[in-house]
Amino acid sequence: MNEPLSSTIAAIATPPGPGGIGVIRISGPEAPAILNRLFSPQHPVPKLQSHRLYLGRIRRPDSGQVLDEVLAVHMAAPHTYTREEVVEIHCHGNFLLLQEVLVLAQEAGARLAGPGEFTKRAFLNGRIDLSQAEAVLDLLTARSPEGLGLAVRQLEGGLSARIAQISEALLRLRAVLEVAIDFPEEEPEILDPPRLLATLTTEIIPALKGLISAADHGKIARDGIAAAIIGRPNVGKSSLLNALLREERAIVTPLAGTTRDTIEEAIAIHGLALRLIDTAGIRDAHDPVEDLGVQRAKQTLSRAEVALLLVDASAPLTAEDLALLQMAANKPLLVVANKCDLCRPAEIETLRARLAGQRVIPISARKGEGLAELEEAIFTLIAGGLGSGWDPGLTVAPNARHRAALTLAREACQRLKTGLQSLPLAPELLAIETQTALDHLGDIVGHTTPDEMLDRIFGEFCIGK
Ligand SMILES: Nc1nc2c(ncn2[C@@H]2O[C@H](COP(=O)(O)OP(=O)(O)OP(=O)(O)O)[C@@H](O)[C@H]2O)c(=O)[nH]1
Ligand SMILES: [Mg+2]
Repeated sequence: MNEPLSSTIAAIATPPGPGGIGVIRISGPEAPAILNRLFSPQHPVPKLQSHRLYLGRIRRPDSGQVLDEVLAVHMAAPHTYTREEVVEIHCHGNFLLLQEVLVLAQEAGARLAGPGEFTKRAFLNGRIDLSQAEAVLDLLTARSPEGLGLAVRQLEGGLSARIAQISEALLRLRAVLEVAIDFPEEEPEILDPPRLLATLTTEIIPALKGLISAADHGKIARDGIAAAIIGRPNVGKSSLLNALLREERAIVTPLAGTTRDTIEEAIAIHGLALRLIDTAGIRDAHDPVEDLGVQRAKQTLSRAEVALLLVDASAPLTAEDLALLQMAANKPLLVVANKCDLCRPAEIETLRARLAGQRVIPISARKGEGLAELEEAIFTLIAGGLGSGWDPGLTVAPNARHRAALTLAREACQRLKTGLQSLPLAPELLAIETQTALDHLGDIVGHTTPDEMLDRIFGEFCIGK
């Protein structure tokens, strides 16, 4: 992927499989020449105009055989996705046909693009920064409307602008420190530690904290929260999944051990994406298949972010219920008392007394009762874990890589803060911490990002993007 940018790259930009159209994308200095070689417009023109779509045919240059009727466009540099010469050929969406056209493009001088290489060029040519390039990936893979909205805002530079603001403040701070280093005898007047501290504590550190919290929110908006439904066999886990989905998704039978594999489905509560995972009823199984399902349920629980422990409210709690409670105790947890249609309110109170300290939500999955209360409780459980509460109006959402860099920047700022509060002041050390914070912020937008990191980031893209 680290070839010179002077090469011309080509790829199929649409997914495999039949479709209305399939697009071949070519970028690089040879792109217009390649188009001229393969494409003959319906109405011959001396030269294709930039950014205009032409109807015509793709032909084999050697035999003149027509491969497809297409729309083609040449977009002249620099007003293109990559800032290079770009050509797109809109064929019919047949993968064999697209591959043939791609081979012709290669024979005419292009080489196959690597994953994300078009976007990487947009980054290397300075059209977008690294956080925007990553937003392209988020945009392609978003699974919720919230994730989509966040990706678009990040693509438009929402995160870049915040990073620029914080970096700006740090640069001002560094400038002051540098003057103080150059004029040691005037150091106290120049430095004015209270003023620098104020910038740090009211401007820089809160902004970093805000972005870190936005990253936590963003993860939820993008990926949703995994909620494992666990419980003894036959307590109604699959019935609860179906009830929350309002769809008969999982098989429900009166037999214990019905669910043997995990089933995952998504729902949204107040815009918060929840991935509900139905598991095999957990007990010491003897059937080897059921046993595997049980192991998987335990794994699911360990990977889930929250647990819904389902118990049968119409029967007394068992040692297995309590063992499951133990197993899930290290996560945010709700106890859901199912089959309330079979019991009296007093029995719920007994259950609550025995599970003192646990939030118990009575429901009937079969009759659809208590579901709204359960959804509210799940929402509160998750939103409460976010510190500042769930903020659906999130405007930027740093990803895990950004979050790590933001955390390192914040740590450097904390050390800077401590340094400014200690005497005697050591402007050289303070300047180093300031630079450390700036470098970590630079990593986010790609100013200082090493090549291996770039390869890793763009390697996640599909080919053709
Ligand atoms: N009365 C009543 N019966 C219910 C309720 N929820 C589930 N059941 C019944 O309980 C039985 C077991 O339900 P499932 O949803 O298959 O239970 P499960 O926990 O998924 O069971 P396994 O997959 O075997 O672990 C079925 O006969 C359901 O109809 C409820 O709220 N009230
Ligand atoms: Mg089940």
